[in-house]
Amino acid sequence: MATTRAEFMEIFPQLTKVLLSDLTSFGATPEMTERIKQMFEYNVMGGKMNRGMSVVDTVKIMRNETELPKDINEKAMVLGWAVEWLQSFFLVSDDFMDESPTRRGQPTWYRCEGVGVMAINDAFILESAIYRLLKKYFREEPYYIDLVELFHETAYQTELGQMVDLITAPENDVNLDRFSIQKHRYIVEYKTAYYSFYLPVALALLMTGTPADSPAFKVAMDILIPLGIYFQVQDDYLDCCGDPDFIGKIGTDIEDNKCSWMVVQALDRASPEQRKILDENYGRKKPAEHALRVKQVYKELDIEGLYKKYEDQAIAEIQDKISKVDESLVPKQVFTAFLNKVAKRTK
Ligand code: DMA
Ligand code: MG
Ligand code: MG
Ligand code: MG
Repeated sequence: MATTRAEFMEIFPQLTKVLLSDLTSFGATPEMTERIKQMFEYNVMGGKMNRGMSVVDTVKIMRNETELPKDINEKAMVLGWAVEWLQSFFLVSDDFMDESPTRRGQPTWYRCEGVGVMAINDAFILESAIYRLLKKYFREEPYYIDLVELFHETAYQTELGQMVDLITAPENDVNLDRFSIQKHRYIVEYKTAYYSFYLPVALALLMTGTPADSPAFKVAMDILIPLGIYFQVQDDYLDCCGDPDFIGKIGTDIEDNKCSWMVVQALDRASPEQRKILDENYGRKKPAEHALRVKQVYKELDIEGLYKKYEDQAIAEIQDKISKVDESLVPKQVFTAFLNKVAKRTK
């Protein structure tokens, strides 16, 4: 049976406790400990937790068990939460860099009273928590170093993706010629696909005894990277067309001059007049009319309709790849479970 949110959340207090008691060996005062507790609770909890729960679900599929033995279950949960800690590290920094006002239906962390630029250091603390958890729960395992390296590699990939995302979107310097399908593809692959899709499955493979040099990792990558790209295209679409109350965040891609899937597609189809409107209105923080004009062009070009077509095609391609998987390496169910969580999502 798939792990439920409630089951997954059950272990969170234990992990926070472990991380907080570990702080005493770093000379932490009660004030420090309390602040970190609040920071963890505010930023690590409250998301969809799909990434984290996928680790546990993948371990179940790999072991062909609906219920895991207690010790295995705990370890899988810890790895799942380590992914959620990684995610919170990226989101706290991403929201600061994107100047996003809301996340998961609440103000972004850097906008909270008394936080501001401290959010940068808090992001680093969130990252460090991953390695504290790994050390505490996996130090004695033969695959310990593989876990550590995997987190390091994946964080680096994400940071490179974020770098290109930011370089492509300089403030007060709109030049839509900078954007291209290729650039967009690099950004979404690196900033999202590795950490959101490949990482949870690769962790589960390592935990279930797959040697780090097994071809199973490539099989996983060949499906999960396209799936992750599709997921980030959905994120780009939802940034523009999703309901902020429902998705829990207010979109900022147009204002932030981002190389989003929406604008790349619009540029590909725009008439000279429409292109002029995009040139004159994209990447302007204020007033809000600029973003509305951009959205009007998207409407004229029916980018939404194009997105629906892209979505059907992406799903079909991924399903086709899954059908060809060598199940002696990875069961197909690992991928179908993931695809089902993502396909046609609206949040
Ligand atoms: C997401 O990019 C990438 C990371 C590494 C968080 P984004 O800015 O589009 O994400 P969101 O829409 O959630 O702010
Ligand atoms: Mg963002
Ligand atoms: Mg961003
Ligand atoms: Mg986004």
